[in-house]
Amino acid sequence: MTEAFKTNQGHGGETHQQAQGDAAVLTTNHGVPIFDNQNSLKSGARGPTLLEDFVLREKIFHFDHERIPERIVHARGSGAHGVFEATDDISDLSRAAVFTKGAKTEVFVRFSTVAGGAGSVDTPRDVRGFAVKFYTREGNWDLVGNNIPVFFIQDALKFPDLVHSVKMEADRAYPQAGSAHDTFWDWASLMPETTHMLMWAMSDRTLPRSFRMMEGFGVHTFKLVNAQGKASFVKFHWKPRLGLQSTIWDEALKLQAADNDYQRRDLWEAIDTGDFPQWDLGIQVFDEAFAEAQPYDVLDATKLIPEDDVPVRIIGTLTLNRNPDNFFAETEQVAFLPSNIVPGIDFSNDPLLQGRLFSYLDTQNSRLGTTNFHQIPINAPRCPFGNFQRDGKMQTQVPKGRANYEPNSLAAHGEEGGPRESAERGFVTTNAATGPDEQGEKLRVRAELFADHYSQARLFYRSQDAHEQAHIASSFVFELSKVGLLDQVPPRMVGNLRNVDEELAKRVADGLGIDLPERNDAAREPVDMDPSDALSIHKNMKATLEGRAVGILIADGSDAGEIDALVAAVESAKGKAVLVAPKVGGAKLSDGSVRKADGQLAGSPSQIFDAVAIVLGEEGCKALLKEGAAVQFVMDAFGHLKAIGASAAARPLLDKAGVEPDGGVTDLGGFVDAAKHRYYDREPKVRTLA
Ligand code: HDD
Repeated sequence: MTEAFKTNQGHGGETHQQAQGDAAVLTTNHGVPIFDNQNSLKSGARGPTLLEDFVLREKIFHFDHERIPERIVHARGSGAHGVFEATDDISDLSRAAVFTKGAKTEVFVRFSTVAGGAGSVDTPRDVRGFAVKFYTREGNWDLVGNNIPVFFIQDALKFPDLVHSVKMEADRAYPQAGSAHDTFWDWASLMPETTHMLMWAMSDRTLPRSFRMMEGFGVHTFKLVNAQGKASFVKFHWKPRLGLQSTIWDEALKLQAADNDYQRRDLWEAIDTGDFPQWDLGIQVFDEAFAEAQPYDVLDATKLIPEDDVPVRIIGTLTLNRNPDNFFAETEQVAFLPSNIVPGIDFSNDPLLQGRLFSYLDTQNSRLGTTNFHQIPINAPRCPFGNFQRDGKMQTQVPKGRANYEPNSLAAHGEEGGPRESAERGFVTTNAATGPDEQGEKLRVRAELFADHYSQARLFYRSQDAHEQAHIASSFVFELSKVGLLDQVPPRMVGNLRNVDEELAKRVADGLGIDLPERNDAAREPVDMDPSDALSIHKNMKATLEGRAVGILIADGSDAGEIDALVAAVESAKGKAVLVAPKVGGAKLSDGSVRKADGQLAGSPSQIFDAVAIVLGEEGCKALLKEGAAVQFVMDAFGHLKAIGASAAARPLLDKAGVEPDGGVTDLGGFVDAAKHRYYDREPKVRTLA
């Protein structure tokens, strides 16, 4: 066999050396240079492969073990590096170095869906994880939160039941990434404490337009502790600089078909183009007297503290400014631990939080295969760290000397004695007496106010505008309509909803076509709380094109001047202009020039854009009237309540798509301002909601 024959395989005629350029020499994992990476070692050209081929064996051996167990929840995620800057002095509240005004701390953030597997889609109706690892100079602090400020359950003991019920069903292994199925609603309808979280989950909060446009919450009550050891209670909030924005259900469903990676791509591309996502970190601080005066228990993770009662104080800014270099090494191997805490912050007795303190440490051992997972670069503290823990699988540190126990007097003998505890710098657990943290008998019980399952669900529903309420009612109808156990589960769920709001319960019963069931007994009668604007998405959206994408549909005969003016206007409003044409190679414009497209019409449906403009001449419009994808492009933009701008000649396409005039349907001149909004008033024209 000639040398050329061996090296040409798989390179379409280009030699192996040409394809590689001046690359470093390929070696085995043990450093032995490799002569041939194309052919296994055989006994003769057509003979059996030899066991002796250590190059082949090592390569296949390693490949066979490339996957690690995916996270039992939050398996699908996207990560990014960034920095947190403390912008306010809260030294009276916390001694944490991360909060020293002006301090900059490196962070790694991972956003995720909860129920689906690692390869599932980005846009199911699901809670989003919002986990932040702060590499502070006093150790790692992990704030492992969600985009919803409350949780399904009050006690960690119920977490396996929650997760088993919502994940794909045990025998049939479907549905993937969705709660619209029997076991979830069977369980949830039997667990009234889930009701408040269900209101959030059925709202558009679980359909975020982008990770960049959702809030984050630490959920639990934590403590801040100052240098004098004084503790205050605190809730953490992340507020997105781009404002809140969600999609609507039909749009989210169609996004699953259009782009499985919609949110992962959105985050990556924003960072890649220097459009760094930012959030402000806010705190709600309160004391024991406040806690005791509330009609809910601040240790109950199914309850929030209305912002109207305790305003959110902004104390810092998170900026994500660097994409991971390697998805597996960083985003997959990152291990978040609610038990990662630093001096100046402390846990409360929230029983859900207490259970989490164990679970996350434990899970890393099965996921990453070793108790030394903290040595993986993405998990390792950026400050010096050391102790007398030794050995274990995948130990990468090489501690010198004999000091692997403490106390020791090795230093007196001239040997290295190792690190020691520090009364000044060490983490001190706050005295349990500072807070409503009761201690006493060993009891399997819940505190009294935990029995109020409905007051805050009602607060949430009544804080939404009419469109948002219709979305919630319709989501309940959609989800419950997927339940096969029709006789028992939907009536039970609607019986719970009667404790939230009678009108909501009626709408859901009507939508399902069932009789209104009896109201279920409430363990504790709900109380009315004052509605809070902070709980509504619509009241917290921003009229802006920043971070948003505009799809501009062009075709042969489109006017170059109109296109250029529109692109310039979108970009000067900080939006992203994306040209879509029937052929990706481009369209031949009326002036004879060819304009290359960013996307082909068939693969760039309007759901991937926040607003669309149709820039066509007569000839192009005529051709597109016969293109289903073009008609659908406009029809969906209208149905998804987006602004539609059109050139005069494009009107027939709008008519064919059933577009009716409203404030969101404009000529090209008025389009950019219109594109900063969604048109929820249009919705009754395009669909019947519950
Ligand atoms: Fe959890 C992962 C958020 C309750 C057990 N959880 C995980 C992640 C987030 C949350 C964002 C993904 C972290 C990442 O990106 O790697 N979890 C929450 C929130 C909760 C919550 C906001 C309630 C307030 N979780 C919770 C309980 C338990 C767990 C009560 C167990 C008793 N969660 C886990 C876990 C995971 C996890 C099984 C899977 C992978 C991992 O931890 O590292 O241990």
